[in-house]
Amino acid sequence: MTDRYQSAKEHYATIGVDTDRALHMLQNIPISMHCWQGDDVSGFDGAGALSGGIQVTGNHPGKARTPQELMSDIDVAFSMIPGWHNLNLHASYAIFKDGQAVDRDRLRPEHFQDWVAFAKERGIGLDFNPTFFSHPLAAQATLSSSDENIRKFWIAHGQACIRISEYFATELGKPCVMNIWIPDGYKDIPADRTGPRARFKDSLDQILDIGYDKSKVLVCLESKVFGIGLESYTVGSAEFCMNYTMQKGIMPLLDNGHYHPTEMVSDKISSMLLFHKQLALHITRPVRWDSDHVVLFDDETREICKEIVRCGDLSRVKIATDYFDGSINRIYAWVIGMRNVQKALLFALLQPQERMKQLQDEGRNTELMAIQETLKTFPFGDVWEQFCMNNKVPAAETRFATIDKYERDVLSKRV
Ligand code: RNT
Ligand code: ZN
Repeated sequence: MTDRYQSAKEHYATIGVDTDRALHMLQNIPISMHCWQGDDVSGFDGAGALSGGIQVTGNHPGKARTPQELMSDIDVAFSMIPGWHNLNLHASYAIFKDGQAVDRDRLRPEHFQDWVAFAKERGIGLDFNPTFFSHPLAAQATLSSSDENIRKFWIAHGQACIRISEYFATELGKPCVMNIWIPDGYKDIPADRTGPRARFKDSLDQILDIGYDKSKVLVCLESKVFGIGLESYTVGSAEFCMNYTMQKGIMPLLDNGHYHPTEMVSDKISSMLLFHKQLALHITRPVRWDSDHVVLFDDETREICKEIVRCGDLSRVKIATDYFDGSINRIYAWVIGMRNVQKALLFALLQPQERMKQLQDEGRNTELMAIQETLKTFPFGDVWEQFCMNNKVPAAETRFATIDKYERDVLSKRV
């Protein structure tokens, strides 16, 4: 234990906060790290350029081009992130051996066996996402398509992904969170808003109706207010997803880039948890739009994490990251964003929650503001440093010699 930690511990104790307890709790919060930061959401199934109204900008050298490169990059990232985390895969990251290539409606567990082996060797869990974009049949619409053949194709894809998620959970002994997000929507004012949503609802019903082990596959549905080229209407709006998940007993997923700019996900979590047993999150950083910048240790990330901690049972919230920046070293992007979620969780765990709640209930608003501001300059960094030391990773992001060496020896050679 460092002297600075000892002193921080005493400092926090004066406001009734137990830093040892906070460190212990943080150690056991897994975050599902998105695989797609490593290759700008390209995937390996070769289906086409990134589509669906999401965009990666930047061309920093070193983008992973093969499963082996991506796995190796993920290892370097994980080695600099304290604790144990899960890996979040997209269906487009299927690995086809010779002659195995199939379209997305025919994907099978064997196309992901290398990922399962990867996860087993590292003792981590896998989460999953059907990929309803970057594919010729996603040019217009997917699960809401008015073309029955196209809609059937994507329903089959969703069903295939349930089977793959079940396989992950069975093989790894950990539930698999399977998130459904579709990019369907319109650039301009639609004539029929109901039809696409009715078809989406029916398609989801068909996917869920294939029957699966609900203790193994935790299906969630992610809403979105708009996308690039989908500015006027999205089929999977917030209201659609909130009502659908409630009716079917599946998990809602909130991505903090998917709302109007002054709407805050931190303010939504408590309402969702009053009505749902579990909630999934995509933590990202929207800058003016759903730009998916690297997550920072900023106000909203801290506020989101306070709400996760305040709900009292950390297992109710499934935390995942979802951002993609191609303009900087992609491994730094992973590591900095993941660690910032952990920092924000630690910051939240170091709040005298009971005392602050009491101040609120007693209407002592001045004191509540004062303590919240005081906490910002408490020796938080010393506690974070101890957490990193416990996990044998550097505390300062400026000291990632391992990543710098990897950039020199490996990433810079990828052309
Ligand atoms: C898009 C959604 C979705 C994707 C990933 C790649 O706006 O946030 O979650 O980012 O599925
Ligand atoms: Zn998302």
